[in-house]
Amino acid sequence: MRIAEIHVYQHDLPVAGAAYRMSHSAVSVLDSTIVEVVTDTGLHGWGETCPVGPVYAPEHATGARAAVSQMAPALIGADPRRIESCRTLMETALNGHNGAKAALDMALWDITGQAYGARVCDLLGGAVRESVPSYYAIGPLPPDEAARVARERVAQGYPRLQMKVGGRPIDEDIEAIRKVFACLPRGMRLAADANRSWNARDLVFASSRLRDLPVIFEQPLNSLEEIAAVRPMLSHPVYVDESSVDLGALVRCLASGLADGFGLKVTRLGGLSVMRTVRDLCALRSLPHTCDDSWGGDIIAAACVAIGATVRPELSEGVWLAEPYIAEHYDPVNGPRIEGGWIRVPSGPGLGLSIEPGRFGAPAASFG
Ligand code: 0XW
Ligand code: MG
Repeated sequence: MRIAEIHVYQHDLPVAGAAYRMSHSAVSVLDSTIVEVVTDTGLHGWGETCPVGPVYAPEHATGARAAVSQMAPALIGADPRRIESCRTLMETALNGHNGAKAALDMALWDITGQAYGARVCDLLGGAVRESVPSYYAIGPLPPDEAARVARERVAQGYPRLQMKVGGRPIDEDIEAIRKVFACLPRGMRLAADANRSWNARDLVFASSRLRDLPVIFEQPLNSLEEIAAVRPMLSHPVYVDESSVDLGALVRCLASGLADGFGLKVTRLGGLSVMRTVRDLCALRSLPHTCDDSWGGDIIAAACVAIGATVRPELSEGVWLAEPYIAEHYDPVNGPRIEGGWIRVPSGPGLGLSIEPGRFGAPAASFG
C-alpha cells in the first residue's frame, strides 16, 4: 500500500456563543488545518491541527499548512502503515513544526487502523475502557459565576473540573478557587489553570492562602525555569501544560521532578506516536495527565479519545474536547461527543470517523 495523494484544507471553526476566554486571550473563530492522506488502495486517512489562536502556543495556523506542504512530497509513495519510516521522512523534510507533523501522523494512524480493521486506540496499546472521562474548563469568571458554572457541570456528571485563572487581581482568583472548590463533591479534582499568566509572587501567595485546599496549579508561570525557582515554596502540586513543548521538555520535567502531572496536547507534542511514548513515560513515574488538544474538530477529538482510552484510569486526568463550543461535526454520526461528562470511544476502525468526500471544499494544496 502506498500514499498516492495528500490534500491540505483550511477550515474555520467558529466558537458557538460567547468567545472562549483564557487569562490573556479570547478567541471566536479558530483556523483549523485538515490533512487528507489517500492511498493507492482507496483508503482516506484524516488528520488535523488547530491552535487555539496565535498566542496560546508557538504553533501558527497558517504555518501549519506551509509545513504540511513542505513535508507532503516526501511522503508520496511511502507505505502509510510504516509510521516510524514516515516520521523519519517527515523529519528529513522539515525540522520542528510538531503541529503539522501531528496532523500527518494522525492520518497515518487512521489509515493503518482502517487497513488492519482495528481502532487506533487498540493499535496504541489497547483501550482500557470504552468510555473516557472528560473535564470542563470554566472560564475566568467572577467568583460567584464560576461557582454557578461549577455546580451545573458537576450536576451534568463531569468527573473533574478545570478553572481558568489569571489576568486579574490574585485575590479574585483566590476567592474564585475557594468558591468553585466548595461546590465539588468530596474527592473531585480541580485544576486552576493560569495559562502562564501568574507571576512568582502571586503563585507563592495563592499557594499559601489556599494551603487547606487540594487544588492543582496548572501551568501557573510562563516557563519551567520560573516554576523551578519557586517550587520549594509551594504547598500544591504543579501540572505542566504549555511548557511541555516537545518530548525533550517532557523528559526534562520527569528527570527533574518538576512536574506532578501534565496537561498534554497531541499536536504540540507531535502526534499520537509521541503521545504513546509520553503516556508510557508518565506511567513509569506515576504521573497523571490529560490527553487533549488546544482546539480542533472531530478529527482531533477522535485522536484525543483514542490515546485517552489507553491511559491507566488512575493516571487519567481526562480528555478535553472543544466539542461543546463547536456548532458542527465533520461526521455527525460518529464524531465524539461529551455526554454526562464522559466520551464514548468510537467503535469503527482507524479513528472511527466517516467523512464525506468534499466535506472541506477545495484543498489549499494538493500533492501526488
Ligand atoms: C482547557 N484546554 C485544554 C483547552 C484550551 O485550549 C486550553 C487548554 C488548557 O488546559 O490550557
Ligand atoms: Mg492548561
